[in-house]
Amino acid sequence: MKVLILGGDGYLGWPTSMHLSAHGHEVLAVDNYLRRNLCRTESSEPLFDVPNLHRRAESWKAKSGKTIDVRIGDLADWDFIADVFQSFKPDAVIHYAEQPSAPYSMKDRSTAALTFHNNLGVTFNVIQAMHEFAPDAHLVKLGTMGEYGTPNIDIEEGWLKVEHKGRSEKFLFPRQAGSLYHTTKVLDTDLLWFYVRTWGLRVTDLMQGPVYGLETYENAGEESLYPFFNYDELFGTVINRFMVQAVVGYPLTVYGKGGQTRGYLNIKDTLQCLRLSIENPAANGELRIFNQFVETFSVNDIAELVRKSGSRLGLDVQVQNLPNPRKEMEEHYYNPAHTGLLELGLQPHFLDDAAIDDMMRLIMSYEDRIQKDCIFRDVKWKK
Ligand code: USQ
Repeated sequence: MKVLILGGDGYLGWPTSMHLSAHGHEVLAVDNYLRRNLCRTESSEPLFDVPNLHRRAESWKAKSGKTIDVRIGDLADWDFIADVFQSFKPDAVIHYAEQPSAPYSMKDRSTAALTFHNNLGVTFNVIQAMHEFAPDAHLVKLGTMGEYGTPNIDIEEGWLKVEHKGRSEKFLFPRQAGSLYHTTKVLDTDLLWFYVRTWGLRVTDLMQGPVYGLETYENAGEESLYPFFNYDELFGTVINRFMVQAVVGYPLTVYGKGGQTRGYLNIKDTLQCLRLSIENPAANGELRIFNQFVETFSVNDIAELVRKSGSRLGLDVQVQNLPNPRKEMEEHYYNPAHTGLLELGLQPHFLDDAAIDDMMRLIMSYEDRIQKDCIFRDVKWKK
């Protein structure tokens, strides 16, 4: 298939580009380097130096013999995105091209505005470009489990059948996100659903939980092919952060009571989920929604797993409960369904002792690159 990967430079975009290329798909990766530039502006650089997309594509060619095409430009610019769609003629489009950080979106008015305008503007342009230039292509959009929030009922896979006064109807499962970033994803879903109903687009919306990990089957042992690995408060996700903190002797920053529970997945499973989604497309006029995670943990569970791994590896890992800078429930019910991707063939990688220890060892070999001052910035949801 011809697969257009929007946001092809990011933590997930580049590994997805290699994974689909390895599986025989023709890939064009597009990015405007937003993530790189924001990390630099905020002085929150990733653990590894990440070569630019052209250089990474060269390294991939040298390793695999396969070509990933690259275009650099802003998908919020209509002339650019129109040209990308018209010239590449995709069969499938993967849309990762959003500002991905909840804390960044809550930092101040200008970071909120950037998140809002970028995320909604790019999604709008992608929908328009699909309609004009690739109406039969399949759009796979990265949403987030955070769209649902933490309701006191089971979370279904995207939809909820409601019985009301003797009649019934299927609606999008209620959304109540906990940050502006997560809210932009709710708005994306509504926008997609409107155009699926109106124009008959074919869309898969992936409600993904926080991802952890670094190595994939395509990049193992090759630093030049590693993704962005952020461990700072703005761009790092909690499991990656805690492992880095354990390695550098920074007490694990558990926010509040630490009962916040989420659905997690290894980056290797993200890649499988994306491939399974494009290889088994949604129908025309269908908004298909999958909940994309493989196991749930509370923040306290994660701190304990990392602390135990540290003991096995000779590290003295401390855990510190900090006042929660976010506005979120710290003890709550959480039982989301997640069968759709398993039915398509997902083979999960779980966060077992071996997986944590391997990742910790890898991070230990880069200990001298860890910048302690970007681990905690105390970005408060409510000033
Ligand atoms: N947390 C801590 N201490 C930390 C960092 C995080 O206790 O040092 C807690 C947070 O308060 C939260 C949980 O860990 O309750 C997860 O936080 P996170 O920073 O790993 O994840 P989040 O901000 O929710 O966002 C990440 C990705 C985002 C994706 C989302 C999936 O950055 O792109 O959409 O995970 S989900 O959380 O399911 O919405």
